[in-house]
Amino acid sequence: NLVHLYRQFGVTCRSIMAGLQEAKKLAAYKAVDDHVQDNLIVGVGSGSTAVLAVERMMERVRNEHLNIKCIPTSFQARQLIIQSQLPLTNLEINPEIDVTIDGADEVDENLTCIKGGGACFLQEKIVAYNSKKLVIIADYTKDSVKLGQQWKKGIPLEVDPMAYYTVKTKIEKTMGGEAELRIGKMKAGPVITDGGNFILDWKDFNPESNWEEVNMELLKIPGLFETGLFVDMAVVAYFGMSDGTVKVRT
Ligand code: ABF
Repeated sequence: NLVHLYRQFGVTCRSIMAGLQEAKKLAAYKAVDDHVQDNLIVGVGSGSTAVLAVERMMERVRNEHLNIKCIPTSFQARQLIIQSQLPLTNLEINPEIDVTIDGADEVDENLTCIKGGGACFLQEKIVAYNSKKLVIIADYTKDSVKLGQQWKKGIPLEVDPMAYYTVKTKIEKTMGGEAELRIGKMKAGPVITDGGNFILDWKDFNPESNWEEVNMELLKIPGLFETGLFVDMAVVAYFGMSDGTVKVRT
């Protein structure tokens, strides 16, 4: 009957979510164990998978007395570093980051990532760019061949609020697809980034695009500050799989 079906559906959803959480944890823990050593400057990502990486770093600092300093990729990541009592630093004091561990919304066969579902990609890209290596951590739902296969919310673009409409129309006219202004979950208006900007999510892009060229094309548009396309930045990606293993792609 309907009640039983509804209950069964709920159980299935919860077990899938529990599986995803466990998959994220496997990827995060293995990435931290493989790449975070003593006396390193570590970029700390944003999002739920990065939270698990911080959890593992905390454990290892406590058990192994690791001496690391952390640089945040968002206000949220900064709060997490402070709450985790991990040493906090910044790019003025430590402009060379040894390793950044961060999540992603989707990773293609060439390790090109869509990032920014969480609206933090401007700082994430600054920190990733200034890192000797970017380690991506994610569950198996982010592991793709072509961008857009699994992530359907588009490529995030950080834009100046006064220019969001001109940037939107320029992209739709010259590059196709639809660039949608990101509205908050409470429908109270546009999402505002840590930098005080708006976000356009560019959907229905051509999955066969040359992402290096697309990224350069987008960044030419005045008022568009940064894209959620991370091209040739990640050196390795760790995917937690549903069978309890971790798939590592380089
Ligand atoms: C950050 O966290 C963002 O670049 C990305 O959109 C998001 C992924 O979140 P989660 O790890 O919760 O899937 O990396």
